[in-house]
Order: sequence, then structure tokens, then C-alpha cells
Amino acid sequence: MATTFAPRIFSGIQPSGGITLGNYLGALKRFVEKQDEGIETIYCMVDMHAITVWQDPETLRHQTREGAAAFIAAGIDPARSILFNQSQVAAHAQLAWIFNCVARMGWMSRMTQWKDKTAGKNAEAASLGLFAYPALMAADIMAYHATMVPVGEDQKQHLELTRDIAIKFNNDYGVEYFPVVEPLIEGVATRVMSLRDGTKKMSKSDPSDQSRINLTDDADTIAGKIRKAKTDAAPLPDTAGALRDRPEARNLVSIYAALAGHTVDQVIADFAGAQFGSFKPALADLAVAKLSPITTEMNRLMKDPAEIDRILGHGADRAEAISRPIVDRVYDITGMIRSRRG
Ligand code: AQP
Repeated sequence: MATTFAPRIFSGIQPSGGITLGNYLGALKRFVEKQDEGIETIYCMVDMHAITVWQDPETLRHQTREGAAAFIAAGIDPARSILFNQSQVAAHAQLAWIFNCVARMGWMSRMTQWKDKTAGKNAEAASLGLFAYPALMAADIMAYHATMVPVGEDQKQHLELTRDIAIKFNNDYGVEYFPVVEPLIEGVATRVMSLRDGTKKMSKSDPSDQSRINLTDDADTIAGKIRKAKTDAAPLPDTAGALRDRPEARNLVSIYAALAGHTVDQVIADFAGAQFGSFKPALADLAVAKLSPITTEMNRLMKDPAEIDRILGHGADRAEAISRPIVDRVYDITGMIRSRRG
């Protein structure tokens, strides 16, 4: 009989920069919705992923706390969801090593994120960690036997790899130990694009701060970035289909829809024929109305970093209690002797 796994959600965000509107709409906002649906939810600041590219230690610490503050300010309740930073729970690194030995070099070298992050650069100089990143991500998920992972569109391929690693592990060892995970890629903003280039993903690490809205931006900064966002000269069309070849316009309309909780069709019905001169201020007002309360709460939480560390530590204890026995069993399955435990 096939093993059944209880529904459990795991997801994370890298503290490799400030949290962007893309991270918020593609991930964080949906993390809150999943928590509020009553499913068991485990959320993580994945600091070990962040150091696959260089991070200044003090900045990393600050961004990890700031990311945690963003989770809480956006509605994650640390009493209901488990909220912690990855490096505090050893199971992630331990299982990642096992998965490094299950995953194949060919699988990893086909990952588009690896190719994108090394494109035009000397791949030989990239860290081994950046190459192995998806195996650590698989370990993050499987250390909890998580069955569902809410992510943005850009993480779809890594989720498929997680499935491949889990299936290969199960086949190699003749067990039904790891679940086959489902990516949850839902909503109208699964891929928020750069404000400067509608063909590029909005990203924390984009060299241009004008390309993104950060959750730490104040109202004037948000309005300024939206005012200067790249667009074309035509007014908004009267059908969503007509946005297909207008990436910048489509991006702004999708952001509006996601923030308002509307469909793209509803936004088009409201703004058909409008020039960007009137649509952009409406979008800026909406973005400020939705994001300012989060920014204000983040700023308040960041005044007490010790309290954030306490919350992360408590979350790590709860995460450890779930992942420890799961990874211990992996050691048994793979033939590692653990005689110290009695
Ligand atoms: N532009 C985006 N639109 C929708 N979802 C997005 N996500 C990221 N960018 C967008 C989703 O946010 C979650 C956390 O992402 P991450 O921190 O693990 O790393 P990332 O996907 O590589 O995000 P960034 O902002 O581009 O970081 P850097 O610049 O450091 O690489 C994921 O669920 C992701 O899908």
C-alpha cells in the first residue's frame, strides 16, 4: 500500500537582499494565505542558500532579521507557523549531503537558475554551493516530509528536481520514504517582472534599485519607482489578450490585479483606454496602501532584534523536533551507524 503523507507546507526566502514586491506577491502573501487555511506551515529564511554568492556577514545577519520581520509584518504568526532561519537546524545540511550523492551532475547542470546566474561570467569561479543549491533546496523540503511548496514560477524547475531526487532516493534504497512534492504556483503574480525591463524577473540582486519595489521602501520611493517604470506609449487595451506582446504593461496590470485581489480581466475592464499617466498613480496609491502597513510594522519589529532572534530560535526548536527523526531515519536507511544515540 502506498505511503500517505499528511499535508504540510514548507517554503523559504533567501536573505540575499531586501524582500521585493516579487517575493511578496509570488511567495510571502501566499504563505500567509496557506497559514490562514489551517494547513501546517513551515517557513524559513534560507541563509545557507544566500551564501552561495558572497554575503557580507553583518549584512546577512541584518537581512535575515529583516526578512523575518517582513514575514511577521505580512501576517505570519510565529505561534501558528514555524518561522526560523535554516542554519539553526542541522538537518538541512545533513540531508543536503545525502542528496548531493543522489542527484546527478547532469541534472544540476541543466538548471536554468544555475545557467542564468553564471551566464556571461566565469562558471569555473562560481561556488560549488551555487551549483548544488537545488539539492539543498530539496533537503529543506524533504527534511520535513513537506507535501506542498508555494513558490513563484522561477522555482518550478527546482521543485521538479526535488521530485526527481526523492524518487531516485526511494528507488535506490527500495523504500517509500520521501513524498512526491507538489509545487503551488498560483495567482496572477507568479512572475513579477523588473520595472526597468518587462522581460527580466524582479530580483533582490538586480544591480538597479529602480528595477524593484522593496518592502522597506517608503511611500514616496514606491510612487517614484512606479512613475519611472518603463512602459510603451499606447493606452491600456480593452482585452487582457492584447497585453501579450506588451511585457511592461502586462507586468503593471498584473501587479495591480495581485495587490487589489482582482483578476487581470477585472483590471482591464476598469482601466480600458486609460493612459499610463492615470494608471500609474492609481497603481502607486494601491501599492502604498497595501505595502505601507507592512513597512511600518517591519520597522517597529526591527527596533527589537533580540525579540526577532528569540522568535527564530523558538521556530528552530520546533523545526528541529520534526526534522531530527526524519533525517535520523535517512541515516539508518543509507547505512550510517549512529551508536551514540543509545
Ligand atoms: N519576481 C518574482 N515574482 C514572483 N515570485 C518571485 N520570487 C522571487 N522573485 C519573484 C519567489 O520568491 C520566493 C523566494 O525567492 P528566493 O529568495 O529564494 O530567491 P529568488 O527566487 O532567486 O529571488 P530573487 O529575489 O531573484 O533573489 P536573488 O536575486 O538573490 O536570486 C520564491 O518562491 C520565488 O519563486
